[in-house]
Amino acid sequence: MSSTVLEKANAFAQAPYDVLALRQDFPILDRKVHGKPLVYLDNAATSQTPRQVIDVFSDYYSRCNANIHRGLHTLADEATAAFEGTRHKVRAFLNAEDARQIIFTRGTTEAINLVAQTWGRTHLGAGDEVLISLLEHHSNIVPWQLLAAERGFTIKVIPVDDSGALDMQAYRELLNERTRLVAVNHVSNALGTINPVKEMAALAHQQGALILVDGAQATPHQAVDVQAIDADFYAFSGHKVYGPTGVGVLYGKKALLEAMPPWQGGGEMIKTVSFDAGTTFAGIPHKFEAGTPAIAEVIALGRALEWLEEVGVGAIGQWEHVLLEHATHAVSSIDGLRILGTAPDKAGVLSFVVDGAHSQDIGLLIDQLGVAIRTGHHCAQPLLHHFGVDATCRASFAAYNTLDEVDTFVDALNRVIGMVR
Ligand code: C6P
Repeated sequence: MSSTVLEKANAFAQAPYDVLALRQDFPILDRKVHGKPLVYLDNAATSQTPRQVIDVFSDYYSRCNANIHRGLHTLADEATAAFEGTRHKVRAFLNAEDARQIIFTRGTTEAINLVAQTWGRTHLGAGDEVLISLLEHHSNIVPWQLLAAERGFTIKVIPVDDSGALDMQAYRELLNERTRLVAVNHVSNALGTINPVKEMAALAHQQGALILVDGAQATPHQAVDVQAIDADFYAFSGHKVYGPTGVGVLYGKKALLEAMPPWQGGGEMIKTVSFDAGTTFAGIPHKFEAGTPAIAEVIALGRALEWLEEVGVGAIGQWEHVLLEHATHAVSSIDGLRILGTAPDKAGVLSFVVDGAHSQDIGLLIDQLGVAIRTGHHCAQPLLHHFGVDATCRASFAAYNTLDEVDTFVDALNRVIGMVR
Protein backbone atom coordinates (compact mmCIF):
# COMPACT_ATOMS: atom_id res chain seq x y z
CA MET A 1 0.00 0.00 0.00
CA SER A 2 1.33 3.50 -0.81
CA SER A 3 1.72 5.90 2.08
CA THR A 4 -1.21 8.05 0.83
CA VAL A 5 -3.51 5.06 0.66
CA LEU A 6 -2.37 4.02 4.12
CA GLU A 7 -2.90 7.52 5.50
CA LYS A 8 -6.38 7.55 3.99
CA ALA A 9 -7.18 4.14 5.37
CA ASN A 10 -6.11 5.31 8.81
CA ALA A 11 -8.10 8.50 8.50
CA PHE A 12 -11.14 6.58 7.30
CA ALA A 13 -10.84 4.30 10.30
CA GLN A 14 -11.30 7.44 12.41
CA ALA A 15 -14.75 8.08 10.90
CA PRO A 16 -17.15 8.12 13.82
CA TYR A 17 -20.06 6.91 11.61
CA ASP A 18 -20.53 5.18 8.27
CA VAL A 19 -20.01 8.08 5.86
CA LEU A 20 -20.90 6.08 2.75
CA ALA A 21 -24.16 4.88 4.29
CA LEU A 22 -24.99 8.42 5.40
CA ARG A 23 -24.48 9.68 1.83
CA GLN A 24 -27.47 7.55 0.81
CA ASP A 25 -29.65 10.08 2.64
CA PHE A 26 -28.66 12.78 0.10
CA PRO A 27 -30.14 12.24 -3.38
CA ILE A 28 -28.33 15.31 -4.78
CA LEU A 29 -24.95 13.70 -4.17
CA ASP A 30 -25.68 11.23 -6.96
CA ARG A 31 -25.97 13.88 -9.64
CA LYS A 32 -23.37 14.77 -12.21
CA VAL A 33 -22.13 18.25 -13.04
CA HIS A 34 -20.63 18.76 -16.51
CA GLY A 35 -20.62 14.98 -16.84
CA LYS A 36 -18.54 14.49 -13.67
CA PRO A 37 -19.72 13.20 -10.30
CA LEU A 38 -20.58 16.15 -8.09
CA VAL A 39 -18.07 16.93 -5.34
CA TYR A 40 -19.91 19.42 -3.19
CA LEU A 41 -17.54 21.48 -1.04
CA ASP A 42 -19.60 24.65 -0.61
CA ASN A 43 -21.22 23.56 2.62
CA ALA A 44 -20.53 26.77 4.51
CA ALA A 45 -22.80 28.54 2.02
CA THR A 46 -25.55 25.91 2.22
CA SER A 47 -25.41 22.28 3.27
CA GLN A 48 -27.31 19.69 1.24
CA THR A 49 -30.63 18.33 2.43
CA PRO A 50 -31.29 14.74 3.48
CA ARG A 51 -34.22 12.83 2.03
CA GLN A 52 -35.87 12.77 5.47
CA VAL A 53 -36.08 16.58 5.39
CA ILE A 54 -37.13 16.76 1.72
CA ASP A 55 -39.95 14.31 2.51
CA VAL A 56 -41.38 16.69 5.10
CA PHE A 57 -42.44 19.07 2.32
CA SER A 58 -44.30 16.46 0.35
CA ASP A 59 -45.91 15.11 3.51
CA TYR A 60 -46.91 18.55 4.80
CA TYR A 61 -48.45 19.73 1.52
CA SER A 62 -50.08 16.36 0.88
CA ARG A 63 -51.58 15.94 4.34
CA CYS A 64 -51.91 18.98 6.56
CA ASN A 65 -51.24 22.25 4.75
CA ALA A 66 -53.09 24.95 6.72
CA ASN A 67 -52.41 28.26 8.36
CA ILE A 68 -51.30 27.92 11.96
CA HIS A 69 -52.49 29.28 15.31
CA ARG A 70 -55.78 30.54 13.84
CA GLY A 71 -57.94 27.66 12.66
CA LEU A 72 -60.14 25.39 14.71
CA HIS A 73 -60.10 22.62 12.13
CA THR A 74 -58.03 19.45 12.17
CA LEU A 75 -55.55 20.48 9.49
CA ALA A 76 -54.80 23.76 11.28
CA ASP A 77 -54.35 21.89 14.56
CA GLU A 78 -51.96 19.39 12.99
CA ALA A 79 -49.93 22.08 11.23
CA THR A 80 -49.76 24.15 14.42
CA ALA A 81 -48.65 21.16 16.49
CA ALA A 82 -45.90 20.28 14.01
CA PHE A 83 -44.76 23.92 13.78
CA GLU A 84 -44.66 24.37 17.56
CA GLY A 85 -43.01 20.96 17.83
CA THR A 86 -39.97 22.41 16.06
CA ARG A 87 -39.79 25.17 18.66
CA HIS A 88 -39.34 22.49 21.31
CA LYS A 89 -36.74 20.70 19.20
CA VAL A 90 -34.77 23.93 18.76
CA ARG A 91 -35.02 24.56 22.49
CA ALA A 92 -33.40 21.20 23.13
CA PHE A 93 -30.86 21.70 20.31
CA LEU A 94 -29.60 24.93 21.90
CA ASN A 95 -30.31 23.86 25.49
CA ALA A 96 -32.45 26.95 26.03
CA GLU A 97 -34.47 27.11 29.23
CA ASP A 98 -37.86 27.65 27.62
CA ALA A 99 -39.29 27.11 24.12
CA ARG A 100 -40.72 30.65 24.25
CA GLN A 101 -37.17 31.93 23.90
CA ILE A 102 -37.01 30.51 20.37
CA ILE A 103 -38.13 32.95 17.68
CA PHE A 104 -38.42 31.84 14.08
CA THR A 105 -36.93 34.19 11.52
CA ARG A 106 -35.94 33.89 7.85
CA GLY A 107 -32.35 33.17 8.86
CA THR A 108 -29.37 34.46 10.80
CA THR A 109 -29.47 37.77 8.93
CA GLU A 110 -33.04 38.49 9.94
CA ALA A 111 -32.37 37.37 13.51
CA ILE A 112 -29.55 39.91 13.89
CA ASN A 113 -31.62 42.65 12.26
CA LEU A 114 -34.44 41.85 14.69
CA VAL A 115 -32.11 42.43 17.66
CA ALA A 116 -30.73 45.62 16.11
CA GLN A 117 -34.16 47.04 15.35
CA THR A 118 -35.76 46.19 18.70
CA TRP A 119 -33.21 45.89 21.50
CA GLY A 120 -30.68 48.08 19.65
CA ARG A 121 -33.11 50.83 18.74
CA THR A 122 -34.28 51.15 22.33
CA HIS A 123 -30.91 50.77 24.11
CA LEU A 124 -28.22 52.31 21.91
CA GLY A 125 -27.48 56.00 21.52
CA ALA A 126 -24.74 58.61 21.42
CA GLY A 127 -21.79 57.72 23.66
CA ASP A 128 -22.49 53.97 23.52
CA GLU A 129 -20.23 51.42 21.89
CA VAL A 130 -20.98 48.16 20.06
CA LEU A 131 -18.04 45.81 19.77
CA ILE A 132 -17.90 43.53 16.74
CA SER A 133 -14.93 41.64 15.32
CA LEU A 134 -12.97 41.76 12.11
CA LEU A 135 -14.15 38.20 11.46
CA GLU A 136 -17.80 39.17 11.05
CA HIS A 137 -20.02 38.33 8.13
CA HIS A 138 -21.67 41.44 6.65
CA SER A 139 -24.91 40.41 8.33
CA ASN A 140 -23.32 41.14 11.70
CA ILE A 141 -21.78 44.41 10.53
CA VAL A 142 -24.29 46.24 8.34
CA PRO A 143 -27.32 46.07 10.69
CA TRP A 144 -25.19 47.83 13.32
CA GLN A 145 -23.87 50.37 10.82
CA LEU A 146 -27.40 51.20 9.66
CA LEU A 147 -28.52 51.70 13.25
CA ALA A 148 -25.37 53.62 14.27
CA ALA A 149 -26.01 56.12 11.46
CA GLU A 150 -29.41 56.82 13.02
CA ARG A 151 -28.69 56.50 16.72
CA GLY A 152 -25.16 57.92 16.87
CA PHE A 153 -23.34 55.14 18.74
CA THR A 154 -19.85 53.96 17.84
CA ILE A 155 -18.80 50.59 16.40
CA LYS A 156 -15.43 49.25 17.54
CA VAL A 157 -13.69 46.28 15.91
CA ILE A 158 -11.75 43.49 17.65
CA PRO A 159 -8.65 42.74 15.54
CA VAL A 160 -7.29 39.31 14.59
CA ASP A 161 -3.74 37.96 14.56
CA ASP A 162 -1.99 36.56 11.49
CA SER A 163 -3.61 33.15 11.95
CA GLY A 164 -7.08 34.67 11.93
CA ALA A 165 -7.64 34.13 15.67
CA LEU A 166 -9.25 36.97 17.61
CA ASP A 167 -6.81 39.13 19.56
CA MET A 168 -8.21 38.49 23.03
CA GLN A 169 -5.89 41.01 24.68
CA ALA A 170 -7.22 43.70 22.35
CA TYR A 171 -10.77 42.53 23.15
CA ARG A 172 -10.14 42.99 26.87
CA GLU A 173 -8.76 46.46 26.23
CA LEU A 174 -11.62 47.51 23.95
CA LEU A 175 -14.27 46.52 26.48
CA ASN A 176 -15.19 49.46 28.72
CA GLU A 177 -18.09 51.01 30.58
CA ARG A 178 -19.48 52.44 27.30
CA THR A 179 -19.71 48.96 25.68
CA ARG A 180 -23.39 47.99 25.51
CA LEU A 181 -23.16 45.00 23.17
CA VAL A 182 -20.57 42.55 21.87
CA ALA A 183 -21.72 40.97 18.56
CA VAL A 184 -19.46 38.19 17.31
CA ASN A 185 -19.64 35.02 15.32
CA HIS A 186 -19.07 31.67 16.97
CA VAL A 187 -17.23 30.37 13.89
CA SER A 188 -15.91 32.52 11.05
CA ASN A 189 -17.38 31.63 7.65
CA ALA A 190 -14.40 32.97 5.71
CA LEU A 191 -11.57 31.38 7.75
CA GLY A 192 -13.17 28.76 9.98
CA THR A 193 -11.78 30.26 13.20
CA ILE A 194 -13.70 29.07 16.28
CA ASN A 195 -14.07 31.95 18.70
CA PRO A 196 -13.96 31.53 22.50
CA VAL A 197 -17.49 32.87 22.91
CA LYS A 198 -17.96 31.58 26.45
CA GLU A 199 -14.93 33.49 27.66
CA MET A 200 -15.99 36.50 25.60
CA ALA A 201 -19.46 36.42 27.16
CA ALA A 202 -18.00 36.36 30.67
CA LEU A 203 -15.78 39.35 29.90
CA ALA A 204 -18.65 41.27 28.26
CA HIS A 205 -20.90 40.62 31.25
CA GLN A 206 -18.21 41.82 33.68
CA GLN A 207 -18.49 45.18 31.91
CA GLY A 208 -22.28 45.09 31.99
CA ALA A 209 -22.50 44.53 28.21
CA LEU A 210 -24.66 41.96 26.42
CA ILE A 211 -23.37 39.43 23.89
CA LEU A 212 -25.00 38.38 20.64
CA VAL A 213 -23.48 35.28 19.06
CA ASP A 214 -23.91 34.60 15.34
CA GLY A 215 -23.98 30.80 15.30
CA ALA A 216 -24.58 30.31 11.56
CA GLN A 217 -21.31 28.44 11.08
CA ALA A 218 -21.10 26.77 14.49
CA THR A 219 -24.44 24.93 14.70
CA PRO A 220 -23.65 22.51 11.83
CA HIS A 221 -20.39 21.38 13.44
CA GLN A 222 -20.59 21.38 17.22
CA ALA A 223 -23.07 21.06 20.04
CA VAL A 224 -24.19 24.48 21.25
CA ASP A 225 -25.36 25.22 24.77
CA VAL A 226 -26.61 28.79 25.04
CA GLN A 227 -26.83 28.54 28.83
CA ALA A 228 -23.24 27.31 29.18
CA ILE A 229 -22.06 30.11 26.87
CA ASP A 230 -24.32 32.53 28.73
CA ALA A 231 -25.27 34.13 25.40
CA ASP A 232 -27.84 36.89 25.57
CA PHE A 233 -28.78 36.31 21.94
CA TYR A 234 -27.83 33.42 19.63
CA ALA A 235 -28.76 33.15 15.94
CA PHE A 236 -28.53 30.45 13.29
CA SER A 237 -29.90 29.48 9.85
CA GLY A 238 -31.82 26.35 8.85
CA HIS A 239 -30.09 25.86 5.50
CA LYS A 240 -26.67 25.40 7.08
CA VAL A 241 -27.85 22.63 9.43
CA TYR A 242 -29.15 20.31 6.69
CA GLY A 243 -32.52 22.07 6.78
CA PRO A 244 -34.32 24.29 4.27
CA THR A 245 -33.70 27.90 3.26
CA GLY A 246 -36.08 30.61 4.42
CA VAL A 247 -36.00 29.72 8.10
CA GLY A 248 -33.70 30.55 10.98
CA VAL A 249 -33.73 31.08 14.70
CA LEU A 250 -33.14 33.80 17.23
CA TYR A 251 -32.65 32.69 20.83
CA GLY A 252 -32.77 35.38 23.49
CA LYS A 253 -32.75 35.54 27.26
CA LYS A 254 -36.32 35.68 28.45
CA ALA A 255 -36.22 38.98 30.34
CA LEU A 256 -34.58 40.69 27.37
CA LEU A 257 -37.10 39.37 24.85
CA GLU A 258 -40.01 40.27 27.10
CA ALA A 259 -38.78 43.84 27.50
CA MET A 260 -38.06 44.34 23.78
CA PRO A 261 -40.67 46.11 21.65
CA PRO A 262 -42.07 44.28 18.63
CA TRP A 263 -40.38 44.75 15.27
CA GLN A 264 -42.78 43.99 12.43
CA GLY A 265 -46.47 44.56 12.97
CA GLY A 266 -49.26 42.40 11.59
CA GLY A 267 -51.28 39.30 12.26
CA GLU A 268 -50.23 36.82 14.95
CA MET A 269 -48.17 39.29 17.02
CA ILE A 270 -51.06 41.09 18.72
CA LYS A 271 -53.31 40.50 21.71
CA THR A 272 -55.92 43.15 20.84
CA VAL A 273 -56.16 45.78 18.11
CA SER A 274 -58.32 48.84 18.47
CA PHE A 275 -58.50 52.26 16.82
CA ASP A 276 -59.61 53.84 20.10
CA ALA A 277 -57.86 51.95 22.86
CA GLY A 278 -54.61 51.23 21.00
CA THR A 279 -53.06 47.88 20.26
CA THR A 280 -51.61 45.40 22.70
CA PHE A 281 -49.13 42.73 21.81
CA ALA A 282 -48.82 38.98 22.24
CA GLY A 283 -46.24 37.55 24.58
CA ILE A 284 -42.98 35.97 23.42
CA PRO A 285 -42.29 34.40 20.99
CA HIS A 286 -45.36 35.41 18.94
CA LYS A 287 -44.74 39.13 19.52
CA PHE A 288 -41.82 38.77 17.08
CA GLU A 289 -43.50 36.52 14.52
CA ALA A 290 -45.82 38.77 12.52
CA GLY A 291 -47.63 37.25 9.56
CA THR A 292 -47.84 33.72 8.23
CA PRO A 293 -44.45 32.11 8.77
CA ALA A 294 -42.60 29.58 6.61
CA ILE A 295 -44.63 26.73 8.09
CA ALA A 296 -43.33 23.78 6.06
CA GLU A 297 -39.77 25.09 6.38
CA VAL A 298 -40.02 25.33 10.15
CA ILE A 299 -41.39 21.79 10.37
CA ALA A 300 -38.62 20.58 8.05
CA LEU A 301 -36.05 22.36 10.23
CA GLY A 302 -37.30 20.26 13.14
CA ARG A 303 -36.68 17.11 11.10
CA ALA A 304 -33.19 18.36 10.14
CA LEU A 305 -32.30 18.84 13.79
CA GLU A 306 -33.50 15.31 14.53
CA TRP A 307 -31.33 14.03 11.68
CA LEU A 308 -28.35 15.94 13.07
CA GLU A 309 -28.96 14.44 16.46
CA GLU A 310 -29.29 10.92 15.02
CA VAL A 311 -25.84 11.25 13.40
CA GLY A 312 -24.42 13.29 16.27
CA VAL A 313 -23.24 16.84 15.66
CA GLY A 314 -20.08 16.16 17.65
CA ALA A 315 -19.30 13.16 15.43
CA ILE A 316 -19.84 15.30 12.33
CA GLY A 317 -17.41 17.94 13.64
CA GLN A 318 -14.88 15.20 14.37
CA TRP A 319 -15.12 13.79 10.84
CA GLU A 320 -14.93 17.23 9.24
CA HIS A 321 -11.72 17.78 11.19
CA VAL A 322 -10.24 14.65 9.60
CA LEU A 323 -11.25 15.98 6.16
CA LEU A 324 -9.81 19.40 6.94
CA GLU A 325 -6.47 17.96 8.07
CA HIS A 326 -6.28 15.77 4.97
CA ALA A 327 -7.10 18.69 2.66
CA THR A 328 -4.76 21.11 4.44
CA HIS A 329 -1.92 18.64 4.18
CA ALA A 330 -2.64 17.92 0.50
CA VAL A 331 -2.85 21.54 -0.67
CA SER A 332 0.19 22.62 1.35
CA SER A 333 2.48 21.16 -1.30
CA ILE A 334 0.91 23.24 -4.11
CA ASP A 335 3.40 25.84 -5.23
CA GLY A 336 2.29 29.42 -4.47
CA LEU A 337 -0.83 28.41 -2.52
CA ARG A 338 -1.44 30.38 0.68
CA ILE A 339 -4.00 29.29 3.27
CA LEU A 340 -5.86 32.09 5.03
CA GLY A 341 -6.97 31.07 8.49
CA THR A 342 -4.63 28.84 10.42
CA ALA A 343 -5.97 29.40 13.93
CA PRO A 344 -5.44 26.42 16.25
CA ASP A 345 -9.17 26.11 16.82
CA LYS A 346 -10.75 25.75 13.39
CA ALA A 347 -13.90 24.29 11.83
CA GLY A 348 -13.96 22.57 8.42
CA VAL A 349 -13.21 25.55 6.23
CA LEU A 350 -10.20 25.81 3.90
CA SER A 351 -9.74 29.30 2.46
CA PHE A 352 -6.82 29.94 0.14
CA VAL A 353 -5.35 32.06 -2.62
CA VAL A 354 -2.93 30.95 -5.33
CA ASP A 355 -0.18 33.15 -6.76
CA GLY A 356 -0.80 33.97 -10.41
CA ALA A 357 -4.35 32.57 -10.45
CA HIS A 358 -7.55 34.54 -9.86
CA SER A 359 -9.85 32.87 -7.35
CA GLN A 360 -12.82 33.37 -9.65
CA ASP A 361 -11.06 31.61 -12.53
CA ILE A 362 -10.25 28.70 -10.24
CA GLY A 363 -13.87 28.52 -9.10
CA LEU A 364 -15.27 28.53 -12.65
CA LEU A 365 -12.80 26.00 -14.02
CA ILE A 366 -12.98 23.62 -11.09
CA ASP A 367 -16.77 23.58 -11.52
CA GLN A 368 -16.19 22.20 -15.02
CA LEU A 369 -14.56 19.24 -13.28
CA GLY A 370 -17.61 18.71 -11.07
CA VAL A 371 -16.19 20.36 -7.93
CA ALA A 372 -18.28 23.03 -6.20
CA ILE A 373 -16.31 25.47 -4.02
CA ARG A 374 -17.04 29.09 -3.25
CA THR A 375 -14.94 31.95 -4.50
CA GLY A 376 -15.28 35.63 -3.65
CA HIS A 377 -15.29 37.77 -0.54
CA HIS A 378 -17.65 35.47 1.38
CA CYS A 379 -19.56 38.53 2.68
CA ALA A 380 -16.53 39.33 4.84
CA GLN A 381 -14.89 42.15 2.88
CA PRO A 382 -13.20 43.92 5.83
CA LEU A 383 -11.54 40.64 6.86
CA LEU A 384 -10.30 39.81 3.37
CA HIS A 385 -8.98 43.33 2.85
CA HIS A 386 -7.10 43.00 6.14
CA PHE A 387 -5.34 39.98 4.64
CA GLY A 388 -4.62 41.98 1.49
CA VAL A 389 -6.97 40.11 -0.86
CA ASP A 390 -10.34 40.77 -2.49
CA ALA A 391 -11.31 37.12 -2.84
CA THR A 392 -10.33 33.63 -1.80
CA CYS A 393 -11.27 30.12 -2.84
CA ARG A 394 -13.09 28.32 -0.04
CA ALA A 395 -13.68 24.60 0.31
CA SER A 396 -15.93 23.75 3.25
CA PHE A 397 -16.80 20.31 4.53
CA ALA A 398 -19.93 18.56 5.77
CA ALA A 399 -21.01 15.26 7.29
CA TYR A 400 -21.21 13.46 3.93
CA ASN A 401 -17.87 14.44 2.36
CA THR A 402 -15.27 11.73 1.88
CA LEU A 403 -11.49 11.59 1.71
CA ASP A 404 -11.79 10.53 -1.93
CA GLU A 405 -13.72 13.71 -2.63
CA VAL A 406 -10.97 15.73 -0.99
CA ASP A 407 -8.45 14.01 -3.27
CA THR A 408 -10.61 14.68 -6.34
CA PHE A 409 -10.75 18.33 -5.31
CA VAL A 410 -6.97 18.55 -4.87
CA ASP A 411 -6.31 16.83 -8.23
CA ALA A 412 -8.80 19.15 -9.91
CA LEU A 413 -7.20 22.16 -8.24
CA ASN A 414 -3.77 21.14 -9.51
CA ARG A 415 -5.13 20.75 -13.04
CA VAL A 416 -6.89 24.11 -12.94
CA ILE A 417 -3.85 25.93 -11.60
CA GLY A 418 -1.84 24.40 -14.42
CA MET A 419 -4.36 25.79 -16.91
CA VAL A 420 -4.54 29.37 -15.60
CA ARG A 421 -0.91 30.03 -14.79
N1 C6P B 1 -22.74 32.71 5.06
C1 C6P B 1 -21.35 31.74 3.32
O1 C6P B 1 -21.16 31.28 2.20
P1 C6P B 1 -28.17 33.76 6.20
O2 C6P B 1 -27.87 34.22 4.80
O3 C6P B 1 -29.01 34.74 6.94
O4 C6P B 1 -28.67 32.37 6.26
O5 C6P B 1 -26.74 33.68 6.94
C2 C6P B 1 -25.92 34.79 6.97
C3 C6P B 1 -24.64 34.45 7.66
C4 C6P B 1 -24.40 34.99 8.91
N2 C6P B 1 -23.30 34.70 9.60
C5 C6P B 1 -22.37 33.87 9.12
C6 C6P B 1 -21.16 33.56 9.95
C7 C6P B 1 -22.55 33.28 7.87
O6 C6P B 1 -21.63 32.44 7.40
C8 C6P B 1 -23.70 33.59 7.11
C9 C6P B 1 -23.90 33.04 5.73
C10 C6P B 1 -22.74 32.09 3.74
O7 C6P B 1 -20.41 31.92 4.10
C11 C6P B 1 -23.43 32.93 2.72
S1 C6P B 1 -22.64 34.48 2.47
